[in-house]
Amino acid sequence: MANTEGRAPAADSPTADDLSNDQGADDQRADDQGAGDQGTDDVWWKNAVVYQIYPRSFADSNGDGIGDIPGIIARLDYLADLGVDVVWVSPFYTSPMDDNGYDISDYQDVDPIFGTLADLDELIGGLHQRGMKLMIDVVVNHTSDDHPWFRESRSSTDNPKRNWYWWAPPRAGLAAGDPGAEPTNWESFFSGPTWELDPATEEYYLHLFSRRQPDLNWENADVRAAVYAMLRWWLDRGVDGFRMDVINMVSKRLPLTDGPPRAGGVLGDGSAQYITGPRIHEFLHEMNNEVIAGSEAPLITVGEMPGVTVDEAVRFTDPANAEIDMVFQFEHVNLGRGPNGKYDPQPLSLVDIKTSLNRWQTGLGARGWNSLYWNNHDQPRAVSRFGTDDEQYRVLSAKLLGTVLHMHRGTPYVYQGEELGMTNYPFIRIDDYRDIEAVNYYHAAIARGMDSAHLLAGMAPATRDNGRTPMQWDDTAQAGFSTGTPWLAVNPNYREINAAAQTKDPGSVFAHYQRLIELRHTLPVVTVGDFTLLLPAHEQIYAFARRSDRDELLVLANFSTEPVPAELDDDWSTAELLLGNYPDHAGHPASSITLRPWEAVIYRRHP
Ligand code: ISL
Ligand code: CA
Repeated sequence: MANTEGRAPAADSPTADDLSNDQGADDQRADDQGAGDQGTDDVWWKNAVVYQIYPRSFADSNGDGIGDIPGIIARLDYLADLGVDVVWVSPFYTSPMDDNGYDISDYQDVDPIFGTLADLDELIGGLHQRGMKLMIDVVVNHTSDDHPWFRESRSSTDNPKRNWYWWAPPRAGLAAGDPGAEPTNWESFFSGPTWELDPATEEYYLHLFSRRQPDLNWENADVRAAVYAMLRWWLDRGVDGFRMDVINMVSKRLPLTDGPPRAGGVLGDGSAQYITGPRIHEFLHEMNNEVIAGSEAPLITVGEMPGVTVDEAVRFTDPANAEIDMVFQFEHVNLGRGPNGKYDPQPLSLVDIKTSLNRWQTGLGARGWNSLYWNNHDQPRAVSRFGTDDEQYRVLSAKLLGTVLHMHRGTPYVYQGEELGMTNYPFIRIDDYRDIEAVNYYHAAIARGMDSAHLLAGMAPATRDNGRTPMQWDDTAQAGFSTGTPWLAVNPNYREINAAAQTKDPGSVFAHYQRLIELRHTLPVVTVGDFTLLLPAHEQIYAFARRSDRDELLVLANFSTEPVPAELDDDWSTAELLLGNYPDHAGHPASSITLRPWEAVIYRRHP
């Protein structure tokens, strides 16, 4: 449907109201996007921005040093001011907190550390009142070992819940507890074998993550039915969507057998048997049918999928397959790793980042949908990782990273503190860490004879704890996060980097994120335009165009501390500047611009 009549002025620049995310605007948006923009669909979440909260680290209301739901409720106006549409809250359910709540012992209650179900209801109400939605975190690859299902399962080999989990006898020829008697040689994500011996029955149970996170057996239809019932219960309570933890690991390839040995270790890599297993599409379609399809509410689902390929992601997110709306893929955050994995960081190449993201942009262009992220609670801080200098160039590079990400095609995710340009923490000693992944890794590596100083140097820039230091609200003690002692130390730079300073400063990273979010809400090409990578081999400049029939955007970003000319083939001389990250960015036509250090600009023209 090409718009052959030229631009229709009235529809050309929809107002914020036209495209705001309340449901009344749906018709307007469908019209706008139908008028010749590509890949249109009237699904609301294509136009949405999601904000992730890690509740433990967001805001502590009662001084026990741990963030909680009343703390979130007290900050809802901050989120509304930023302009986000959806808030994803990491697990707040009852949990022994072996993995900070990703080990759930009751899916239908709130842990007392975080509050009560009544608090949760108030949170849902407070978000809805402000036009925002709540996405909850669904952790159903595994439960806690404290979950009643697992307690029953482990009690005897003939318990009706025995095969709700993965149980197996020792390896043939070996006795329970013998070295190497685990049923397979797989290494868990949190170090050590994926199998734990349970003395009660002398059998092993499977845990891809910690030994306190036994894997549920999705082959069992009763397990799946229980999960779907739980999800429906949450929808009835008013939540608007689900972020599904490691959901591409729930279907295992049977029989479970040894994987290739890992370099330098005795254990093996079992991932070929649990990443995107044979029944995963069937399970997700079933989940969609049992939980999502019957709901009239506008819902959003995103599947966390380590190791997912572009082709698989297309299948998962193609609306025709009715599985999930979008996936978190890991390619770009797994770049820059040495042979020894995530704690062996290597210099990052911009060309590699662009090549990877471009494959996802083009691969999911027509049929699927991307989620876009630099950060989450498992990742170091973007400005420290993808920037080159998180002191001198912190503000510029934080704004640049936001600009690049938010102008891609897909649904952007902002992780708490990213909108302030929060940085990595200066971790020194192992006692500074809290994350089970880091702590287990350290002790296992020390036991193998590795040097402590060398290990800690590799861990500091990569540890998940970088993303988990408390949110920096203001310049008072503990950054205004807590009146007590925080469970993980506050970054010492909180006096300079905090929300109070930035929400009143039009030049702040926060203000820049507000503008980026506003652009998505007001300019349809940001949502629906196609994506073309420009200058793919350029080592400093990230350049791309977004095009619809009505609009074209050019995004240029200099990922270096040198001035670099952007030499484009196409003539963009008629383009006007929409947004930049330098205070004085006017006056440079796009065609002849030399980008200053960490400069990012967005130009717009009409085709
Ligand atoms: O963080 C990682 C990279 O070091 C991954 O191994 C991570 O554990 C993986 O992405 C799965 O993450 C999710 O499930 C885990 C939980 O610890 C993470 O916080 C969660 O995001 C187990 O539930
Ligand atoms: Ca608290």
